[in-house]
Amino acid sequence: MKLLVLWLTWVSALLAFSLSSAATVKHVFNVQNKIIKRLCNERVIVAVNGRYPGPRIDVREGDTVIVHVFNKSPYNITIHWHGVFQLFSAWADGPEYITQCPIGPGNNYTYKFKVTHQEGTLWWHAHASVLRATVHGAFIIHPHSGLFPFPKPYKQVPIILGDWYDGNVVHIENQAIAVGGLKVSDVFTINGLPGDLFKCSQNQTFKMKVKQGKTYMLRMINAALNNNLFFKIANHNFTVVAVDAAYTENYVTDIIVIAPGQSIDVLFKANQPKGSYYMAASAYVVGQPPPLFDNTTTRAIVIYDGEINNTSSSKPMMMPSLPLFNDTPTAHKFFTNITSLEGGPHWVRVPLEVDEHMFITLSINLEKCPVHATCVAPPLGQKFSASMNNESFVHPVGTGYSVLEAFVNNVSGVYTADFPDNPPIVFDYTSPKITLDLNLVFAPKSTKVKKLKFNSTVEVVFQNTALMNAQSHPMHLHGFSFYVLAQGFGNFDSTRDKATFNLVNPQIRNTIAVPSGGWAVIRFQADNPGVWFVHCHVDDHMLWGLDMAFQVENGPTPSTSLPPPPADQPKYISQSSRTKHSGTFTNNCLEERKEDKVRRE
Ligand SMILES: *[C@@H]1O[C@H](CO)[C@@H](O)[C@H](O)[C@H]1NC(C)=O
Ligand SMILES: *[C@@H]1O[C@H](CO)[C@@H](O)[C@H](O)[C@H]1NC(C)=O
Ligand SMILES: *[C@@H]1O[C@H](CO)[C@@H](O)[C@H](O)[C@H]1NC(C)=O
Ligand SMILES: *[C@@H]1O[C@H](CO)[C@@H](O)[C@H](O)[C@H]1NC(C)=O
Ligand SMILES: *[C@@H]1O[C@H](CO)[C@@H](O)[C@H](O)[C@H]1NC(C)=O
Ligand SMILES: *[C@@H]1O[C@H](CO)[C@@H](O)[C@H](O)[C@H]1NC(C)=O
Ligand SMILES: *[C@@H]1O[C@H](CO)[C@@H](O)[C@H](O)[C@H]1NC(C)=O
Ligand SMILES: *[C@@H]1O[C@H](CO)[C@@H](O)[C@H](O)[C@H]1NC(C)=O
Ligand SMILES: *[C@@H]1O[C@H](CO)[C@@H](O)[C@H](O)[C@H]1NC(C)=O
Ligand SMILES: *[C@@H]1O[C@H](CO)[C@@H](O)[C@H](O)[C@H]1NC(C)=O
Ligand SMILES: *[C@@H]1O[C@H](CO)[C@@H](O)[C@H](O)[C@H]1NC(C)=O
Ligand SMILES: [Cu+2]
Repeated sequence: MKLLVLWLTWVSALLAFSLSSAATVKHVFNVQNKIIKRLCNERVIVAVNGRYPGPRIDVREGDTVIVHVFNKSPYNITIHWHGVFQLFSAWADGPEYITQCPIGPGNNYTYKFKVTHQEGTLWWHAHASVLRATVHGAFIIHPHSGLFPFPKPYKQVPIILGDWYDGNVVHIENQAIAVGGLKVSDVFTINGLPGDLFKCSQNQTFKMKVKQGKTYMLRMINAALNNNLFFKIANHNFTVVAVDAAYTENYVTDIIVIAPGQSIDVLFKANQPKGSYYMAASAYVVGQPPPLFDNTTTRAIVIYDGEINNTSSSKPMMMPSLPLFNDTPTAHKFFTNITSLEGGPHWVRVPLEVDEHMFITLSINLEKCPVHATCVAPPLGQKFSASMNNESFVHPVGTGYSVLEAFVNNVSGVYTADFPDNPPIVFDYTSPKITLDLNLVFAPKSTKVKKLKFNSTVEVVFQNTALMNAQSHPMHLHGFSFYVLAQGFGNFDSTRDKATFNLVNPQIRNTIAVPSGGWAVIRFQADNPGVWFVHCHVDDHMLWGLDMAFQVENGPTPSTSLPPPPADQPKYISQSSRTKHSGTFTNNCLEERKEDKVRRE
């Protein structure tokens, strides 16, 4: 009898566990202007729930996430769940005019999606204008079982690296756009704080308390708009255990290199004599010549237990020595040495058969300065532009539709599905001789996507070019993670470089920093119908047009098809003046739609 009772208790405990095991995690995001003080100045930022960085979201793999976003800011906004696969939920992905029209001021929208087949550190950020500068936060997917493929760390601490613009970032961006130039940040931040090297910032320094002998996991995110960053902690090593929410083989290093959009989970052991140690980050910049950049160093403090207010402690705080801003060998070693954890949680072997081969050039370009305007992009007083395969992407603003709505509803005139598989002109892509070749540097503007059959395997060679400036572009793919098969410098040579493909345990990422003056090869399985944005995660480059999208068709069954847009979204009845087939749409892409909706409700 006793045994039975025990057994029943055990079973009900198990039941309780399994019932609670797929939870629904709900959040309310109030997006609103807020005044905060940085570098002695009060500045207006847009923030979620009054917080910068924004609130952290914690889920377990398998959970459903519901986020009610209320836009109380003066700007259009959307939220993107960076790196979340959005399996069969493309409507919740978020990039403005790609999967939805923006949420206008005063409007609201509910993002609902399930988080499956992945765990680790990701993040969320605004995907409209430059608002992600301050509208971002950590999105942490805990293992469903509670178990990591390594001993559980004593504590897990998000470290969000960012860049700060001393002004209203939207105004700064609008000014930059007006003259065709770029914006440069004033300082970097660690968890929103610049650190003690700047005026009025002595008490704006992130502090992390540690206990000697314990192991900590830093869940690191580079949320900076425009900068690759080096990161170190004085006298401590790191063990990298995951990148972009995919586990890696343990990789021991004393330096982290992180491109905009990337995330990294690292362990570090507080194994040094008691004291205080700085953690610090500074820019990794490439380009010949290097573009204007923010050369400041942000820092925070790791404080061992008992050292706070220890007046008898005479030890000076240790400062790590960061590499020179252009230390490409250090960056390349870090970026290429990491491998995925073969056979680890959610790990899937690289598909060997490829259905679609693409070769895509990534370029900075020029665009003609509008008449009567004064532009600053060197050398001709034009505007900066950027392209993929010489197509400079334009968001379909003003058409009334996002690309996904147009795709699902068969609306013409929003985009075309003829993004080229290869560059239109073959040239010596990385030769400094072509940098200012006026025959090559102007790219046409267009809104083009590449159509993919459901579950096809796609391989893309990203080839940087030296046009304008040989830069490193952190290329981000929405909706999928991809295998990074190889990376190198110069022009990709298929016969030579195929031999270096890692088909065994390549890194699995959602953002790849394509080497400056070089290339990277990625492969992914297009098993998720929808429209998936592909873009450089350097914000300036994205806004200049270094973007395209994959349009993935439905699979053969309902369970392999994209469900219709969620029923609770605002609806719109079509106007006869537009070419389209069906009339239900999911947001307000045009002012007239908004008025329309108000009139009907
Ligand atoms: C959210 O927006 C809908 C219309 O899209 C509106 O009916 C509703 O009142 C709004 N909710 C709040 C709390 O503002
Ligand atoms: C931080 O420093 C500023 C002056 O730089 C001071 O006004 C403020 O009170 C300080 N805040 C805290 C919490 O110490
Ligand atoms: C860091 O790692 C290097 C190389 O593995 C090693 O030589 C060094 O002693 C380590 N330092 C610490 C503080 O663990
Ligand atoms: C950073 O750049 C500025 C000019 O933009 C220069 O005056 C300053 O010396 C530089 N600082 C460092 C540490 O290189
Ligand atoms: C350190 O000193 C400050 C100011 O005296 C005090 O507010 C704080 O609580 C102290 N911290 C610890 C950990 O004792
Ligand atoms: C304070 O620092 C001194 C000198 O480094 C050290 O001997 C002492 O143990 C520290 N006190 C505490 C409470 O950790
Ligand atoms: C690590 O990087 C170094 C320097 O780039 C390179 O020589 C070495 O082959 C790399 N090792 C692995 C395992 O990728
Ligand atoms: C989509 O529209 C095109 C013309 O724009 C038409 O030829 C085609 O049949 C339509 N397809 C569907 C599925 O409605
Ligand atoms: C891009 O297209 C424009 C317009 O067709 C052309 O003038 C230019 O040479 C092309 N550049 C490249 C790099 O393909
Ligand atoms: C996609 O294709 C792979 C083989 O390449 C197969 O293992 C997998 O089951 C397919 N997925 C779907 C959803 O059809
Ligand atoms: C905001 O969104 C509306 C509807 O999509 C659009 O008409 C308007 O141009 C957008 N405003 C800005 C400043 O982007
Ligand atoms: Cu870029």
